[in-house]
Amino acid sequence: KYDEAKVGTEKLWELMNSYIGSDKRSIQRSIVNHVEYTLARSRFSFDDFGAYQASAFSIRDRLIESWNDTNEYFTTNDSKRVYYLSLEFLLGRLMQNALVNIDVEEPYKDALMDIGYKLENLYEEEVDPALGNGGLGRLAACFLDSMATLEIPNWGYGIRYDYGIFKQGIVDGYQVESPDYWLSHGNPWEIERQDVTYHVRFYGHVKKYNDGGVERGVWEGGDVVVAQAYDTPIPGFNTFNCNNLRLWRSRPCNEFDFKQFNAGDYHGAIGERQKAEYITSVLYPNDSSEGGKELRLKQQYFFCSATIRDIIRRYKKTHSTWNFFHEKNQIQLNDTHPAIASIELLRILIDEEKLPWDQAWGIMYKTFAYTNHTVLPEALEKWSTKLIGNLLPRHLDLIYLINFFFLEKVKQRYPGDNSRVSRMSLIEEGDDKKVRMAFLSIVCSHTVNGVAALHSELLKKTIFKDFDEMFPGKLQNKTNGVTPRRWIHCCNPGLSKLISDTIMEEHTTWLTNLTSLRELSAYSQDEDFIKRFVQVKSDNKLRLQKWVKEHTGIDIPTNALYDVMVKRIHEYKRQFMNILYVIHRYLQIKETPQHERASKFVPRVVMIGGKAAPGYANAKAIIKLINSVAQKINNDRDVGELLKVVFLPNYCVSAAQIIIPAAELSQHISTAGTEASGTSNMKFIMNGSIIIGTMDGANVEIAEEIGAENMFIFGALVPEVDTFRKQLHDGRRDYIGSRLRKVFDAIRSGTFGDVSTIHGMLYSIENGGDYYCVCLDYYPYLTAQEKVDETYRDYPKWCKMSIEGIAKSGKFSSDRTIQEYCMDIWKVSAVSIPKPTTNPQ
Ligand code: 475
Repeated sequence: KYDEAKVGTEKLWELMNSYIGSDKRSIQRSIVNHVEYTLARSRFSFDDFGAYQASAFSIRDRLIESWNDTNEYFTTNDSKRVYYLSLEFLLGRLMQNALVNIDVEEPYKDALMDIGYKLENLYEEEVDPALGNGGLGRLAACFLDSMATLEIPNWGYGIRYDYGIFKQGIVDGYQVESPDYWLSHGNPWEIERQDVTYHVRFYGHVKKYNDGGVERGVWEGGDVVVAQAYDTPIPGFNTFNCNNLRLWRSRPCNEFDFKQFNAGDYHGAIGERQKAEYITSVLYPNDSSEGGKELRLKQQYFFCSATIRDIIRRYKKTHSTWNFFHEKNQIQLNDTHPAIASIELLRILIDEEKLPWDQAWGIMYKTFAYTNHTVLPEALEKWSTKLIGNLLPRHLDLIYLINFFFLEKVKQRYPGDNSRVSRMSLIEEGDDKKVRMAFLSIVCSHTVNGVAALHSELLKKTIFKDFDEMFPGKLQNKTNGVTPRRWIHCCNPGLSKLISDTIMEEHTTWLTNLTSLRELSAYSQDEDFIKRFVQVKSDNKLRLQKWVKEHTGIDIPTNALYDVMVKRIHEYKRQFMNILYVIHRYLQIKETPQHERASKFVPRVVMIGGKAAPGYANAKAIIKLINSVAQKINNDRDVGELLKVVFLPNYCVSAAQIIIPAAELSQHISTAGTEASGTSNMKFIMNGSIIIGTMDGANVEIAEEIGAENMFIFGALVPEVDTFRKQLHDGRRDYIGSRLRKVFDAIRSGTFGDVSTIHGMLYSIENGGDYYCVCLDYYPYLTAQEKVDETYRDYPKWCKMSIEGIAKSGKFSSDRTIQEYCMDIWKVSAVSIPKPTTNPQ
């Protein structure tokens, strides 16, 4: 008789018993098949975009093989898993990354060349998926790469926005935003999961009842929407493991609209349904302030609820009790944006699983950990209790309950200390009461971490001081890192090859053991090595020169120092101070007689790029000022090639991959104590750019690693910043020196045209509003800049510094960061999936 299970499996096994081959013929056949059967285009004529799409599908097929095997293996072995919850994943393009990680870049290059396509050109056809604002979102992407590479059973969870971060255009020097509808040509990397959906409820009301002493709730009514999963395979480098990134999309829910349709309002009912889709429509473009908008909270809860249900469902497949939940699952919160996930787990455990409070609390507490990315007060999330109570009534109940128990403990521990109790309360009192999401996340997590040593220390001393006192050891540091696969090997193939040749290791070895770059130190004065190193840099500069011409129309020389500052535009990051210095330099050049200029000034191209949040007026004014200054200087024939200024439009991951390898100097000049870590600083040193920077964020640790003598460090330290701010507060106004005055005057007198949008900032800085200490650090900054010129004139010395930087950058691999999370927070170890048994290759 027909044994369905047995015959079926054997048949399937026979049909698909091996991974796709990596020989030229197999690759070509799989690409051409996709051209014909997936894209339904003619195999005899397809353009670069068609070739890109078909190649992407062909690569995805390979990823799916190991992705399926990986998940099955983890399930069979009941592996402990880590879930990384983030509202942002700034992945950047996926094609080259996938080819490199599964080690078939060369075979694909050859196979495509043979049928008339250049792989590098196909890379350029891919849209840059930009589901993130900046550092926090990009960190999440680097972490996914490292976790897959280190064979950590991990899934990322987030939102599949229809619109990523806006595209930035520059019109008359002003930023203009346009929507980034990145899905218009489809997304060959994702797998739509019709079969993975959950219902998510909003609004409604709660009925409470007493269940043998435990108060439980029943949440009913309101609106229900569907969360649908979209999966993107995340291949590790040099391993068969392939993890998953699951992003949720909101859809209308069928079961609940009969009433509306039956009421006869057909169009109205369809409109209601469309509202559901709106939830995951757009990424919020603020990287450092919270608007308190209801839709944002909806996004947060929507994806957290679906995620928690998904995790529970997976756990229940192999477990019938809750006893091992926290031992099998660790959930990391990327800032407080997904903080409501912990309350959602608690709610499900109490109201649906009917666990006693203590057990539910214990499970939640031992499962969650929280990462803080900022000390800026305006970026700390606070949700009004009115808003939460309306949208998520049961969650607000639970938050009040948690706060009650927590404050009882505080009172016990610090009897009579009422001010401490109100300082530590999860609820900020006032006319509009608010939930302090960071405090809530600390209380609901077993571990909390900052993202660089200085930042973590500041957390303990400032915003989380009370919590550090009450829970010593709970606050840890995990210094950020970046993936060297994308940030050295993919973006700088010339350097990657030079490294491999020099330390006589395959890139597959040093890219997963980045501290072996130390061996390069021995070559920092080796003539042959320096020659090749300089060649690599100048090739990269040429590539950037072309990019700049194409995107701005500006001609820049290549025989000039490439000075780069790329990051979100913010007052605390001080792009403003950078441009003030540029103006100073321009004025100085103008004052110097022609024949003396060449010996006094090193030719420079100053490039500044980054997006301003659409509602952030000062940041937008800074962009306008930069563009106006550029316009003036670039067209001043008298200055010629001695100084060029470029605003790099629409800074994004794919642009970074061209910009960073070409930089010789990069600026990381935030006010001490404001930049939590910074991560581009790490990418720049790995690519041989020297840092001019303040002792802030991870710059401090970079200096420790590579030596302060290999950087241009300047500026006030945290205590001096505090003192200066106090002086400002006490009325000090004498902080603008004559050279800075001249720069302000030049701006005001119209030297750079109409830049009136910046006048407000100038006035405020002059009148005690210099919160970010531009004036305090201005002169030390000038001195550091002079040192830059002086050093660049001694080119061998410059090269030595830059090579030392690369050699000692190993600490800043995100592999190191992830290993620390694994050991100190998640207590999780690698699970290596076995090699496929029947690979014909
Ligand atoms: C820090 N984004 C960097 C980086 O740890 C640090 C905030 C609110 C809403 C949406 N996005 C945000 C951030 O807070 C953010 O990107 N923070 C950055 O995180 C990674 O290196 O110093 O500013």
